[in-house]
Amino acid sequence: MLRIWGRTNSSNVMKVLWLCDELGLAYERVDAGGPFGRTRDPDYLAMNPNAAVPTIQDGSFTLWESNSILRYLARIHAPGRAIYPADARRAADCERWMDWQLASLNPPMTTIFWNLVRTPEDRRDHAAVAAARDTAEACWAMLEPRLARSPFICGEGLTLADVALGPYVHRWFALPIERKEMPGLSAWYGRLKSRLGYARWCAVEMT
Ligand SMILES: N[C@@H](CCC(=O)N[C@@H](CS)C(=O)NCC(=O)O)C(=O)O
Repeated sequence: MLRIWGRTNSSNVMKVLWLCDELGLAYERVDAGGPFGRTRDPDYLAMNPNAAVPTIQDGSFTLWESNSILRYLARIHAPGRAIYPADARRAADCERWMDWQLASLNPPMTTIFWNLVRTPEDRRDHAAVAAARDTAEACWAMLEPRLARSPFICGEGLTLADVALGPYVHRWFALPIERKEMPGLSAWYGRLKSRLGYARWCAVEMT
């Protein structure tokens, strides 16, 4: 059976768990990372030298990097389905937002989240939060025109682009920060929340 290593309050683990629900996949999950430790144990490092979560084991195959895991699971369990389109240009459109999530959106969102959720109040870096908020807002604004004209990032249906970005839009709306009105983004967030897997794994209390 598919095994997923990772604590459920990790955004990168959330994506994988949500996708499993979307695809109806059975799996076994093992807590690792953060307070659960394990990631620096030699057997874990042999699977994932980054000492990070998530990691999956599918039979004899081991994989880390959350967005690569999403692509792998969709290829194996939903070949040709709209969630990860077969058409090269549609696939590239979807993958570009996944890459952008890791490269552009993740750094400012991490700064805001870690300061406001995982750092004691007297040790928060408010200047860093303010700068990161501006950067993150500019990122979300790039998605707004798309979401104003279509229900999901790549068009009419949910794709891996939505799955990769989903955990972060919840944080964007749940964190105690100022936010510019973005009706397309809010409507998309509402649509994601109506999906059981998203509500179960991603739209949860931030810890
Ligand atoms: N680019 C990696 C990042 C993995 C990562 O940094 N995961 C965080 C949790 S979101 C982690 O493992 N932190 C250390 C820990 O939980 O012990 C991915 O997308 O999988």
